Amino acid sequence: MEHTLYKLPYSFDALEPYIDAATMEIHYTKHHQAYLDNFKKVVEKYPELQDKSAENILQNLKSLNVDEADRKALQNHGGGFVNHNIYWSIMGPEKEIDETLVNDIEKTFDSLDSYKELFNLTATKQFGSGWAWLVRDENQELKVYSLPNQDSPLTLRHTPILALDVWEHAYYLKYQNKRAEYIENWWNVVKII
Ligand code: MN3
Repeated sequence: MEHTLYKLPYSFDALEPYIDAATMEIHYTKHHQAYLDNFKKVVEKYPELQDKSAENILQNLKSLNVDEADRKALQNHGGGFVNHNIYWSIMGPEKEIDETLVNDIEKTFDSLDSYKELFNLTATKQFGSGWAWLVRDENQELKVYSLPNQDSPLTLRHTPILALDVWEHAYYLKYQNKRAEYIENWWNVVKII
């Protein structure tokens, strides 16, 4: 199975001024690429992983017959590979409103504003590196939470919908220590809400 970076349908400067071109380029060509390269190095060691998607590997992470250091490496680098694919795909210069999702968010979180407030608070409070997520859980219910490092909701058997990278490499060049400002501005380039 060939694993490839999500192909950006927009240019590195398409999300300016909210996400700057330099951050986009380094994040995509260096950070994301490194997660993919390191993920592939572990996968290559195990013939039984050759035909599995990265998503499948993360979903079954706990039961894979691999040594513990490699399980951790798959969690970190496989998570980094898949999480960034989601992050690039849910951003863009144009909105693509999903009415069903909007209705579901309003039903679950009372309003779009209270949903965003919860999401922003969750992302702001994630201590250290990690991601904020909107997911559907095993009962198809919408949930907002954060996970540390590159941990994936797939490993919890949840389906990711929205992903916000709050590692410093995602915002430091433009925002330095102002994570809350990055989060607030990020909504301008989220396609789906
Ligand atoms: Mn990142």
